[in-house]
Amino acid sequence: MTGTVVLKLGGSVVTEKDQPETVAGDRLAALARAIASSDVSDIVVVHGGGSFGHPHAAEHGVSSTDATRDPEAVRDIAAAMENLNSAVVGALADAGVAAVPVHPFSAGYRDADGDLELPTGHIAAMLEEGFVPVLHGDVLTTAGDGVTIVSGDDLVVSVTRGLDADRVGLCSTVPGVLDEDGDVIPEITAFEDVGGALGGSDATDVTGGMAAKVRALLALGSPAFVFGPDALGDFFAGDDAGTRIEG
Ligand code: IP8
Repeated sequence: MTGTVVLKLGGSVVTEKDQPETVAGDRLAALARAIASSDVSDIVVVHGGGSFGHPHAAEHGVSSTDATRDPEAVRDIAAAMENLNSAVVGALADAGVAAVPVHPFSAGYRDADGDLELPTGHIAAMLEEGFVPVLHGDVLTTAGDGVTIVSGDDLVVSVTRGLDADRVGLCSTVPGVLDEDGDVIPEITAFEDVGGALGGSDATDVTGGMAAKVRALLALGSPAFVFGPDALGDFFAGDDAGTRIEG
């Protein structure tokens, strides 16, 4: 498939979310193999914080809305995310993917209106040169406030718009967005249709869980899919996977 795909690997997929700083090695290796065998020409990977970023952010009282000016807190959260990013890039490299790390703290900021400013020219250039950029939820300088957290989902929105990507995938531990009965909702076109069914996240999550993801994806111009790790192949093949979200 030609075109540009932005794929988020959820923090609870790439880490054991209830074990501090533990990579989900087997799951990550299987995902890396699926990415390596896809025939999509341009792939940007974004991963979440899982049991690396979130516990450190919570410990320092930092979230997407609660800021810090403590440089030690910033270094601590950034280092945890760099460690996880190295593990994700390493697993992709082992599978033969031309993965390279991109640290959003070094590339962007939130402006005084709270808007995420993330240039994507360098990401487009990496794709052009045959690389697979791997970004991650991170700390982010926030004008007038210090530093807050930027979620992988917000990065997905920014990168998708900046690159005018064709398709967005959120690979999560659940097989899609679930309704009150635990069944996958096949399609979401407006938040009001499903708002009541979306609970919070079960482990420490400083950036908002499934409801925030759906809101962010509805605001995109491109079709987005939320699916479980088993459906990654379908997603890359251009088939419907899990829940299709398009506002
Ligand atoms: O798991 C959050 O990213 P997310 C990253 O995509 C940190 O919400 C640093 C907690």
